[in-house]
Amino acid sequence: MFEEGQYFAPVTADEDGSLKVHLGADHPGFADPAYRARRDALATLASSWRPGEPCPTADYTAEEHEVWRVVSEALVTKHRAYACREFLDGKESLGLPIDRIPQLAEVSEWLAPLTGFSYRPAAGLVPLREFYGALADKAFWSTQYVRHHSVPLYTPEPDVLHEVVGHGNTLANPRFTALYELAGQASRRVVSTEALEFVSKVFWFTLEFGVLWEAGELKAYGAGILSSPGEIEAFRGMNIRPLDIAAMGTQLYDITDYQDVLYVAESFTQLEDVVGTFWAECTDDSIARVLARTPAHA
Ligand code: TIH
Ligand code: FE2
Repeated sequence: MFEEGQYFAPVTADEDGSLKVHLGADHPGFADPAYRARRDALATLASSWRPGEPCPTADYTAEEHEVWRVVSEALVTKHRAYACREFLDGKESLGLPIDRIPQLAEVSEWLAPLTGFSYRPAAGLVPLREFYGALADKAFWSTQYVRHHSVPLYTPEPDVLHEVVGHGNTLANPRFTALYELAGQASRRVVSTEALEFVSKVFWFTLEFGVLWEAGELKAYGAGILSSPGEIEAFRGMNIRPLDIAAMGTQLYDITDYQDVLYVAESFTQLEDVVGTFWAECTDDSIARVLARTPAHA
């Protein structure tokens, strides 16, 4: 069991200001010097960004564009089959390229007239308060690197494919961004770490890994399912439970593998009613009351 919101490799700074990304020995890119050099270069690039600036341009290699193409192409039919209507509407209005990785700055420009959301480049792990707080300002902290070419179908590490194909297509739909903003506002309202973690777990089981019923079929709306050609084929066979704030906010999960417990909304409207209202109204006290009567779920 490895639970820390999302998997991020530690990043340190050298004396000259350049960043080093410390991939674990089990990372698929660990023994690939060219990949490690790219990760260091892209982390250093992200760290050069200052608030108010557009995201810096990443000079993606032909191999990186190819990983994007393989995953995006695989997802065309899988999204049609398994993504919810609101995601498909967002995808159609955003019109991401299939054959090349778009720059975060470009995607931000495309999102501006749709929902006003924009990306900020993350060099590594962004603290929970900063990551969620930014959502209240319609800003989304995003990685810029690409998953290793040996693992196109699934990676536990959020990469630009996850951030742009998974989240970007939802950030193009105002019904989704209303929920992202409410999560951001909730994160700014709560004071205790326990309450913030509860808010972030509800986010994990909804905007990252949520599923819903649509005309009798189980569809995905969570970005983590929708950016993984592997997991999108597996989610319907998982342990599907009814939407339940107390359960989602206390559920233990393993971030390194497909999510085996998922929470299903009866409809997008029920998601807005239950989860949107929770984020709109939650406080330290209301969350503490839920925690007091709910044991952690294994
Ligand atoms: N597992 C996702 C993918 O392969 O696209 C990436 C992540 C989703 C959530 C956390 S990491
Ligand atoms: Fe994500």
